[in-house]
Amino acid sequence: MIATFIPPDKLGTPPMSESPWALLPTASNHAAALDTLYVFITILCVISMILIIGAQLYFMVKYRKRSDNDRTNPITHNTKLEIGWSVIPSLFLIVIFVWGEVQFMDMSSPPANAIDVRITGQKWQWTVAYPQFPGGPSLSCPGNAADCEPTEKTPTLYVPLNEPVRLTMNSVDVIHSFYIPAFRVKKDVVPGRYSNLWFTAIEEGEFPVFCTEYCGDEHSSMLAKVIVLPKSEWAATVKKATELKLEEGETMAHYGERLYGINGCAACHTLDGETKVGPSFKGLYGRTEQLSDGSSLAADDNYIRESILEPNAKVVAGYSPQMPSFQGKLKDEQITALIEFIKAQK
Ligand code: HEC
Ligand SMILES: [Cu+2]
Repeated sequence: MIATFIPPDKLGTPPMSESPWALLPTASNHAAALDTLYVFITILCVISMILIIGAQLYFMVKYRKRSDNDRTNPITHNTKLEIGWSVIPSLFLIVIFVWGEVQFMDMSSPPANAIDVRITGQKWQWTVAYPQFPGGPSLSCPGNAADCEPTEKTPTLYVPLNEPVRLTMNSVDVIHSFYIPAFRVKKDVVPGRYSNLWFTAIEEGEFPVFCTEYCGDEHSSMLAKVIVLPKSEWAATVKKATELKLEEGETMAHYGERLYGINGCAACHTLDGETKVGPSFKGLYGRTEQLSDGSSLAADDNYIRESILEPNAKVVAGYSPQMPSFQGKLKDEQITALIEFIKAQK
């Protein structure tokens, strides 16, 4: 099993900033306040470093051993100095703690009128869903349209400018971490519980999202993006982006191919015979599959349907049961379209 690294531009994620030397954009309400705290701590560290290293160098010279029979009186302690070097840094630590705590409390308490968005982490894809706009996952191409390039199928979080947004996040497998550097927000996304993040975007544009908790082979390509839009365009854009249906004049197999891209099947199943995490779809339909329990069967419609809904019911010999279930995520018509698409991979 060889992990394939997909460079960020192939996944359609925007660059972090215009030049590698530029500072990050401060695109959320939290960003400037956090940067100030960060700069304060950095300056404090630099001053402490200069004082400590400076004193060391000075003492090295001043109190160096001058001759073989140097008889300087040993100094045991100096109460004033010791209290001073304990109390003064402690005061600074208390300032950092209180400042950080106030900032942390603010970042942990979303305003009541925040717009709710759900984020799901799954090896190795983020899924963005809006409770107020049920539909397909939110991707960067308009309407998940049939003519979208694969690079346009980046999971995309659309947020309105100057409106608070609360993310409720969970993972269906391992620990992931949702990180938007331009907003200075990051939170672990943990299986079996929900974690929250909130922010108000204050700058229009596209910003990258990373997974920052190592979650397996293709962790580095678990990317997404945030698009900040004027409030007036937001609802219509989200509605279009989550619309997922068989388009006029589209074949079932083509719809299936879109679903294969949109649902992240491509992360584990190739179409060219190469093995990734799961078996390739090439030549799958109709072939005799060896299962891990020693039995074998012909890969027909029912077997493929079951493989999608209950992947662990029958595990292909030589593979580990790593496939997530798509129960409740795909409608019947969509499973049929996927089967038609797999059938076409001769
Ligand atoms: C995280 C990786 C992963 C993802 C994502 C994934 N699968 Fe799988 N899939 C596997 C693995 C591993 C197996 C083999 C073990 C097993 O049978 O459960 C498998 C098996 C299958 C099989 C049976 C293959 C055979 O050769 O008999 C089908 C069909 C299938 N997957 C369809 C899908 C579809 C459709 C999607 C997307 C909607 C999908 N898978 C997404 C990992 C994945
Ligand atoms: Cu991850």
